Formats: sequence, structure tokens, C-alpha cells
Amino acid sequence: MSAKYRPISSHLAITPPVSIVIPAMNEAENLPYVFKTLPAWIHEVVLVDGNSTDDTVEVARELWPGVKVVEQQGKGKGDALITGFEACSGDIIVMVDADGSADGNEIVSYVSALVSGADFAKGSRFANGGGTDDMTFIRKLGNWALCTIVNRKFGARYTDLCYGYNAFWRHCLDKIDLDCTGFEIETLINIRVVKAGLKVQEIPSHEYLRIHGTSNLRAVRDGIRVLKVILKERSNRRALRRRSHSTMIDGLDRRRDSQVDSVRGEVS
Ligand SMILES: Nc1nc2c(ncn2[C@@H]2O[C@H](COP(=O)(O)OP(=O)(O)O)[C@@H](O)[C@H]2O)c(=O)[nH]1
Ligand SMILES: [Mg+2]
Repeated sequence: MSAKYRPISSHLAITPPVSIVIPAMNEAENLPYVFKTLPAWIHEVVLVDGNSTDDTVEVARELWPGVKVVEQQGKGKGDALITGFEACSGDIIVMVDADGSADGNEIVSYVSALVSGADFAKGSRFANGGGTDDMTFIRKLGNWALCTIVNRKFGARYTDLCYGYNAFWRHCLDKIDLDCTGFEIETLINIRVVKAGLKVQEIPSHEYLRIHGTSNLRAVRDGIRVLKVILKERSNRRALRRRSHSTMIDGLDRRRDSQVDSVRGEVS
């Protein structure tokens, strides 16, 4: 057993170092609830501050003295998460929102799935055993419609799409090459892991109500951004297929030409 693996509990025998990434923009009041449920055995917490104007950073440092605080340079949750992923030193990365909606006690289920062979442990509020107290009817409807499109277009079998509680082995980052800025980040990850042929396991998760403040997500604006990402990933996939098809035809042409040449050589 590698020395960096550490024993956990009766639920999970061992785990490699786990980094928790928390994107936070003005979440000082919610952080006590977030940190309260994080397990003691995690390797590090990376908090990505979105230029908060409240005491988010000070509160985080007080609650978790070893917290790694990273200031994001750009804007948006996607930009924050990409910045956070780069700052992680663990083998496993878990994405956790800072609004008090995620229960840290679920982390063990995500990590267990990864240690047992999954590449990507994808939280789902609509898998058996999951739930949400935080989604309006319109958000549920939009999420369902977008999830259905992703399943049809990319051959996925997801029960949830736009959910921020997920975990993965860091090697996945090399295969999904993230490039987006906003709330569409989760959709982009979910599509790219399927396209990369990574092994995905859904983890039933319960999303609690945001404790203080209001959501930064705007259903229509961000729904359209998600749809645009789906369409872009779809057309990239078509272009890739066309390219590999024409490369195959080129290869066949070249092989046929060289066979013709060698037959000519034998005849002459
Ligand atoms: N650093 C950073 N965090 C953000 C940004 N936008 C949203 N977040 C965080 O992302 C998480 C989810 O955002 P939230 O507003 O609750 O959206 P919802 O969960 O989809 O309703 C929260 O922890 C926010 O503080 C941003 O631009 N920068
Ligand atoms: Mg939220």
C-alpha cells in the first residue's frame, strides 16, 4: 500500500489525499455550516474567493486554519473552479458549494466510489436516495430538459446535470481540458467525461436550502449558457468524427495506392 494512503473509517478503509475545492463569493455567513460537516481526514481545503466584499476569507481562515485561499483572476463559478483545481495537491478532488447546501458527510460516498474504480463520482439529486430543497419548479424543469438532451446527444445515462457536488481523480483534468467561466461548468464536465470515455458513477446526494443570501444563478440566462455549451460540444464531436472519417479514407487511399505500386513493380 502506498504510504500516502490513509485509513478512514469502517465505511471506507483507505483513501489517497483528498482536496476539497470551495468556490465562494460573499459566503461568510454560510461557511460555518460548510466547514462543520467536512470530515477531519481530508488532505486540504482550497477556497477560491470571488472578490468577496464580506469576511469570506477571514472566516474561512478562522474556521480551517490550514485552508489554502486562492483569489480568482476572472469572473464566474467556472473560472473559480478551474483556478481551484489547479491549486489542488490531492489525488482526488471534491467540488463543494459554499452556501451550506452540500452535506460534507456525503464526501465518503464520493471517495468510496472513486477508490472502488470510478474515474468521476457525479452527485445526483434525482438518483434514488437523492433530493433537493433548493430548486424551484422552473429550475427542475430546465435541468431535466437539458439533462435529457445531454443523454440523447452524448449517450449518457444521467439523472441530473447542473449540480455542483462532484468528485474525481485529478488525472481526469488532463482528459477534459476545461475552458469556460460560468455556471455551465458542471455541464461541460459532465459532457467531457462521457466524451473521454471515463468511468462515471452517480452518487445520490441531498441538496439543502442555501442558508443565507440568494443564489447567483439566473435560470434563463444560465440555462441558455448551458444549452450553448451542449450545442458547441455536439458540433465539436461531429467535426471530430468527420476529421477521423476523412483521415481513415486518406489512410485507405494511401494503402490502396501503395498496393497498386507494389503490384505494378511485380508485373514490370
Ligand atoms: N469564487 C466564486 N464563487 C462563485 C461565483 N459564482 C458563484 N459562486 C459560488 O458557487 C456556489 C454556487 O453558487 P450559488 O449562487 O449558490 O448557485 P446555485 O447553487 O446554482 O443556486 C456558491 O458557493 C457561490 O458562492 C464566482 O463568480 N466566483
Ligand atoms: Mg446554491
